[in-house]
Amino acid sequence: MSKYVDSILEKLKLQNPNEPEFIQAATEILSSLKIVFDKNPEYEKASLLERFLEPERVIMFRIPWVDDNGKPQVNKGYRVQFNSALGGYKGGLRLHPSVNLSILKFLGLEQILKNSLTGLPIGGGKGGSNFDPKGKSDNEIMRFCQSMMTELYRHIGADTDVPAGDIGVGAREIGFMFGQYKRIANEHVAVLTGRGLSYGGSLARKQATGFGLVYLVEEMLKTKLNTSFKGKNVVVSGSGNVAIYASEKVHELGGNVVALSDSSGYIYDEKGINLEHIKQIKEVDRKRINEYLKYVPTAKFFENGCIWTVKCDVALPCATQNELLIDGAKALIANGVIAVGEGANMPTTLEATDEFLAAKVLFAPGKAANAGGVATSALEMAQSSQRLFWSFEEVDAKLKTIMENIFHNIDDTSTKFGLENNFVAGANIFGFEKVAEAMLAQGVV
Ligand code: NDP
Ligand code: 2IT
Repeated sequence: MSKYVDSILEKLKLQNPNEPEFIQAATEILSSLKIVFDKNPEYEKASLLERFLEPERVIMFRIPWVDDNGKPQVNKGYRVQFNSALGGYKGGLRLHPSVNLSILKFLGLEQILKNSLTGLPIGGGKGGSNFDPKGKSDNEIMRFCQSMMTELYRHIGADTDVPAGDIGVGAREIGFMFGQYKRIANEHVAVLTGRGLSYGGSLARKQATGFGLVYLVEEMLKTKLNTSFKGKNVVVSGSGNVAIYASEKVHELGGNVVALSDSSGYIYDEKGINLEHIKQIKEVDRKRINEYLKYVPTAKFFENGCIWTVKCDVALPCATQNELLIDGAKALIANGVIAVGEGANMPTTLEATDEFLAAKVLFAPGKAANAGGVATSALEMAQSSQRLFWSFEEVDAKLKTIMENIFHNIDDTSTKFGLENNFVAGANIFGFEKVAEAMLAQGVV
């Protein structure tokens, strides 16, 4: 095993002592890459890992805004421009009270490899704020987004860095941010993706992460077990953008989503969750998940339970990092789960991931399984550049092909390196090799 990789990880821990999520993501990636560094001594000579693990640039700034009572408020703003070897920085903005530099560096690091896996020319970045959108009025959200963009606009650009949505950032927030960018920069360009359809957005971007997740897992089920979603019971955590459209595609393919959650608890509906009610509650009313019981009184709400104790064939964690712990993994395995697909970024802890791999549960890691969102963002940029937009069916077909290709690339890579069915390793290695090649070609920068 590569001593170089081990020594870099030790150094990383010493140099970033307060960044547990960043260290967690790096630990997983580096454990997959040892084999690559053993085979490519020129990578070590070029200090490639040291450079790969240090963001090219981190911007931190103040976001002052005025609440509805006239009181000034201040939040922290960040943009991590991690790696531009493959293209301009690309990655979402997250608005959640938990946001800090560690979380954004882990997300940025994952994004580099994810974006590489898409096969499209996009580098890796991530940003956000510790602003909590919950309970804020539309006007407060607008003032916050405008203030955030008033600083961010000078660091981003259609060929430099193109942010998009993530937790807490959907169509409403992208609209407010785009409006402010356009006003300051005086240019109507693809500086954000996930834009509304009336001002440069792409059809199917809203659905893309969830649909893409299900396309990839369907391909994995077909290739490895000669089966499909049809007739399967599925548990999906979260009830935001990714969870809703993953569930919609599962239903379309004949599966049955029986549980969904938010940070207040989870709902269980053995007849299959009615997604029209969920869309009303989450996308329109912005309410809590137990509202579902008002529409479907036979459903159950669990405030303090663990959603992973619900029996299912396929589990799709689509909420947030570290939401699927070892006990959840054990419960899923005991209940006969056959596949796990990560819609969220790093939802499964390192221990839980090892548990799934040891139990031979098919495990599709987030950087591969949720790449459909950013891939479709890149398709949005392509459409904007040519000032011509494709139909829903065209974008959806491209998305499906991209996800199927990602699955086969990570599957073939894991086999090539003697790690058959370890798609964590397959994704890390396949994603990294392209970035490494581009970094080597571009010299010491
Ligand atoms: P949304 O804001 O639309 O939804 C997030 C969901 O997760 C909500 O149900 C939320 O519940 C729940 N959640 C968030 N944080 C926590 C927490 N700390 N504890 C418990 N539940 C939580 O976000 P998205 O659906 O866009 O994102 C979900 C995941 O998918 C994230 O990991 C994101 O990084 C990843 N992702 C998103 C992509 C996209 O295109 N949007 C692309 C690729 C990955 P509540 O409302 O109660 O907070
Ligand atoms: O984690 C992710 O890939 C996203 N939040 C989507 C990023 C994007 O640029 O579309």
